[in-house]
Amino acid sequence: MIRKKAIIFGVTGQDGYYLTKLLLKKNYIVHGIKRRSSSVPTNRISSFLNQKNFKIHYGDLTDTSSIYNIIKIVKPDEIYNLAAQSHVGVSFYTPIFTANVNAIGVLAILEAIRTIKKEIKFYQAGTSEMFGKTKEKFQSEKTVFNPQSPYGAAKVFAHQITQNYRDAYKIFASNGILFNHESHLRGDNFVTKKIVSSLTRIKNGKQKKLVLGNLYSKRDWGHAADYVEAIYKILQQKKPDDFVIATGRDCTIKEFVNKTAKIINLGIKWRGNGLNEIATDKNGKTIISIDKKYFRPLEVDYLKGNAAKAKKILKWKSKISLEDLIKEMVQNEPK
Ligand code: NAP
Ligand code: F7E
Repeated sequence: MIRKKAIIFGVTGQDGYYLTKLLLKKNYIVHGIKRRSSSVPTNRISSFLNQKNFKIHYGDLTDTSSIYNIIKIVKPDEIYNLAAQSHVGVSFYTPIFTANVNAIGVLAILEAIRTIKKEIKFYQAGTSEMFGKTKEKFQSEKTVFNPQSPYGAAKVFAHQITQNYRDAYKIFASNGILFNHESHLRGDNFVTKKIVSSLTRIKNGKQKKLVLGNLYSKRDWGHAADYVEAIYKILQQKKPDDFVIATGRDCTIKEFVNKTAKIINLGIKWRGNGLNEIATDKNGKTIISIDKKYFRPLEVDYLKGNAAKAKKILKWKSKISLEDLIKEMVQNEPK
């Protein structure tokens, strides 16, 4: 049997880990791309490094020649582009770098596919941040994009150029529009991981305080292990297409804090408002406060996805509850 070959850009990230695990299980040969600066062997992909079906190449989405060369050498069946400067807040500080990686880097992959082997199937990691400020209660594939950050704007370019290459050159190029998805492998500076790690450390007497930004934005949080299954299914369809991947439930940051505190059995009480809002422990000590440095110049207040199309066509739905996601994150925190 001929084995399928896949290239994963962004293999060292959270989704890179879960997708590699899935593809290796499905007997793929996986070629992962890491940067010179990637922390490899990292705790995320170190378990794959000695597997014969997993190969690592140096590359960078800001270096078009590296993308071209890797695709030319490997000539894969599928390319999954998970690589990005993925932090929305940071994108306000590094907007040009963010656009180079998240927008122009995607175009460079598509151009390489067009010139080297048009039969390669391509997946682009799009995001609910493309919806940005929206009036729609549930966002679907039909919702108009209105991004509120350099990150979101660059991802809109990537989404649309992927559609252009699909239409103009008949390349099998598909977009996922994924809502927030987390796991114990989430980067430390995303809010869920920050909350779970900090509250666990506070409970264990290893940290005094958790400092947050906007407590009232709402997000639709799923588990990354569930979401990479959808990513894989998107490339196994007969036709290229775009799909919203979401749970359909929403939760504020404050509610996420409360759920986490309950799971780790840390009693907290909120008082005050605005920048003066705090949470205290059972002894009245302040353990959570707010700092405006964690607020963004523009905020996306509300995201909740409608994944009906994915349910119908991909036969996909989110399986892991928010409580189970938080429990998995808590269980994997250092004791
Ligand atoms: P992540 O953990 O931050 O991983 C990002 C990956 O991109 C890392 O492997 C990183 O490599 C790589 N990367 C960054 N800059 C690069 C460059 N210049 N050249 C090559 N690789 C580069 O992100 P994730 O949560 O797994 O998300 C995966 C993708 O889905 C991203 O595109 C993200 O924007 C998108 N997305 C994520 C979510 C979510 O909630 N997680 C939702 C929607 C869309 P290093 O190790 O070298 O830094
Ligand atoms: O922020 C608020 C913050 O950075 C969530 C990325 O994977 O999902 C992610 O982007 C919310 C925002 O994720 C802090 O203002 C409050 O409203 O965890 P986050 P994100 O911006 O939603 C999308 C779908 C992606 O595509 C991205 O790649 O939480 N918030 N206090 C905070 N956020 C952070 N990071 N840190 C705080 O202290």
